[in-house]
Amino acid sequence: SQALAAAIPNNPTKAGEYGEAARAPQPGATAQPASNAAGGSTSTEILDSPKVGNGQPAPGVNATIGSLDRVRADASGQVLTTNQGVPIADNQNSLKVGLRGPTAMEDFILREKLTHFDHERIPERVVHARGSAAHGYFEAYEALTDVTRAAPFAEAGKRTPVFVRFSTVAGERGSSDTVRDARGFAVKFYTEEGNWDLVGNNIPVFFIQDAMKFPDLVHAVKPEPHHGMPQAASAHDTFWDFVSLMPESTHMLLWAMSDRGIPRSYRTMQGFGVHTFRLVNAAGESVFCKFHWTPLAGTHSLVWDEAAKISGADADFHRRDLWEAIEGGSFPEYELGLQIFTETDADAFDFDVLDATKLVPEELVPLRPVGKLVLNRNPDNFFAETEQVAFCTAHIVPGIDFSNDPLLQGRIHSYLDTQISRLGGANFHEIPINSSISSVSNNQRDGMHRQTINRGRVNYEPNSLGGGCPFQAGAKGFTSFPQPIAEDKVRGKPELFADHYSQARLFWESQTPAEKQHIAAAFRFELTRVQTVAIRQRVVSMLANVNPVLAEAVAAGLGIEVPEPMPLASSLPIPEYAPSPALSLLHRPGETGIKTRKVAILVAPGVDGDAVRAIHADLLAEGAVPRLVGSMLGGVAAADGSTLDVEITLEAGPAVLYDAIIIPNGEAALPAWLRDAHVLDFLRQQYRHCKPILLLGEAVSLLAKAGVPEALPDGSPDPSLITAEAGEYTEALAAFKTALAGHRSFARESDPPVV
Ligand code: HDE
Repeated sequence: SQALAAAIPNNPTKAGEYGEAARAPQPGATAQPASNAAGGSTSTEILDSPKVGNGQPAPGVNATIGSLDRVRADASGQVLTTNQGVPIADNQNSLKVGLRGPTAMEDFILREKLTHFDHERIPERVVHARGSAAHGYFEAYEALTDVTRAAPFAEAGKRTPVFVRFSTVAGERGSSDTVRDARGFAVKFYTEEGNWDLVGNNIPVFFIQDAMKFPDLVHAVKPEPHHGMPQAASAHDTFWDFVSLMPESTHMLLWAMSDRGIPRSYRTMQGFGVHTFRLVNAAGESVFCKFHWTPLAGTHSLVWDEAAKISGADADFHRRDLWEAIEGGSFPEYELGLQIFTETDADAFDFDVLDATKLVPEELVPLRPVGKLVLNRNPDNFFAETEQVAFCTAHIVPGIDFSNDPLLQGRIHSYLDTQISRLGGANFHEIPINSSISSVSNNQRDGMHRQTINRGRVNYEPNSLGGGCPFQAGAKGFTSFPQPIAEDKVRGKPELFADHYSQARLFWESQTPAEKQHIAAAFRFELTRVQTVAIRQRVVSMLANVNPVLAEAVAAGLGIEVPEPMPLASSLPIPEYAPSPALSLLHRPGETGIKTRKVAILVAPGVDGDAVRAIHADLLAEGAVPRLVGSMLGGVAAADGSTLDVEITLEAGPAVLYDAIIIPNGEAALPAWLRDAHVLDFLRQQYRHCKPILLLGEAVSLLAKAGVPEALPDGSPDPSLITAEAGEYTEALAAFKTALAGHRSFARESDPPVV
């Protein structure tokens, strides 16, 4: 960079801020690169910009790095300065009139520092405030030009850079990750025809059918306004009061109360565009489409008792998991599947595809796999990227269009609008993480924090003084699909929207027995927290329209009788669906085996060192994350005299943070373990949360002390509770790994739990 600095006589210190020499100003030129990074430059300038490409980074390279380079700053080797670039001699002491005197008003260094600090916070998102994000790319499997001209699907193998933010919905920015909630799954595609944001959730349906009800829904679920409780939880009166008066929410409630509401990881949940969208091809023909993201690691969730305990043990559980997986090179991957159907197909469905409380069963329209999403780089700076990223359903590109779903129509307004107050004005598209990699040229000007220095006198169109530029793109540009409509202007809903229960029933009937039990238990938990008996009853009367077993289970848990079912709003024939296996979480065990699964290996003085080392190496080689867990940090003397280093203590790394536990043999270690409630709790919780357990040699005797049964409640052997003789664990380790890849053994569960 010295050579670079020498080449820029007018402003050498700025060179440090440029990531690529090619982007640095030329000698004698202005130090501001002639790129479109902040938007608004003319098209000839854009051709020079390294931000512009064909959207295809070289394999393994993440193109979003390039687009952010202009603003990535690195302080290594740099002197401390003010924001005006003035070097600071003393960053410890304010300027005082005498060592014991008052601080001088002229201390511009202190004032700048405090002023900037005072304004460091921006408002959090009104919903989805808590989130975590990563960079990556989307790679198309094949050209989809038959159905869409959208740039990411132009040809097989094409890569489009993306930035993806996952989030909870109700909690504030500092709330816990593992609360029961829907999760946001928002993807920004930086295409060469502009940014396309697919702002989805991990649940394919929504609580309400019309944007008119969104503020009511959010007010109801957020902390109650008089006392500000509870945080990040739907288990309170106002939420259940509202939804029980909105029977259209029943289907989504079943999803939210299912294990989908408590994912194991952002890497193990699906994502859905929710609404019906349109795809439009170059000939202007359109089909309808639903977007599905499916994680290659499978769909896995927590169990409720565990999720609640993780909130205390590590409130950043999902954020850490995503960050660590990417840092460790286990890049999260999701396959994009499309459900494509025509308007004529849609007319024949017994539900309305514009109703966001309904899904299109995969049995009706199968998924067409079209590409994969790979998240391969963590952000450099949480605020600059994850916090300032602005997703918007209105950000679509040629080849994608909206449907008339009234929820989507409202969203098209809301996102841009909310960013204006959250990000301080209309220029948030210039914030680097939001700026398009394609050229931005228009006559929009000025406003708070404007970055672009638009050149020339022309800021209107048509013009002759600017040679007519920027000119309309014509057929190359975005054209709305000309859907013919001739209707009365009305406030109301189509009749099919009034069927509130058929798909809730479909979801319930598609679940495995364990999943059904979890749904009933979640309703019981939430409604137990509700204080108003009439609200509890109203919810059960909704559930009575879904399934009598569910209603009965919830009512029994609440100590009430099942009330009369809520009157139906629809008089149309009730659609009937065969169960859809795709709706069960257990349908997708995943393709990544034991990769990234966290395994606690207990160590204590006298433990079998050979076994610990061999098992640790074996798990590591298969991509799992084994950790040596002990009572205290430091070295532990194994039975063979070798030393094992404790990586984390039982106190700092409790059971809920691990996917499985191994307790090796150790005659000398056993007495300490038998006396240590941390160890016994660890074992109990691993058992209770249905996680694999491997016990070697004498460690088996811990089971009885911890009160853990060796067999399943029905008396059959527990395939996830594996024991072996000391020194003869090869087969047992293989069985353990199979159990670990399978995630959990719900056959252990009973209500109430026996452990
Ligand atoms: Fe959002 N939603 N939403 N939403 N939403 C926001 O925009 C809104 C809905 C979703 O990681 C807000 O930038 C309305 C459905 C995600 O930054 C806001 C309606 C789905 C994110 C907003 C909905 C979503 C948001 C708040 C009903 C799943 C986080 C901050 C008409 C398909 C994006 C912001 C991120 C964020 C409005 C319903 C997903 C206020 C009016 C349905 C993933 O604009």
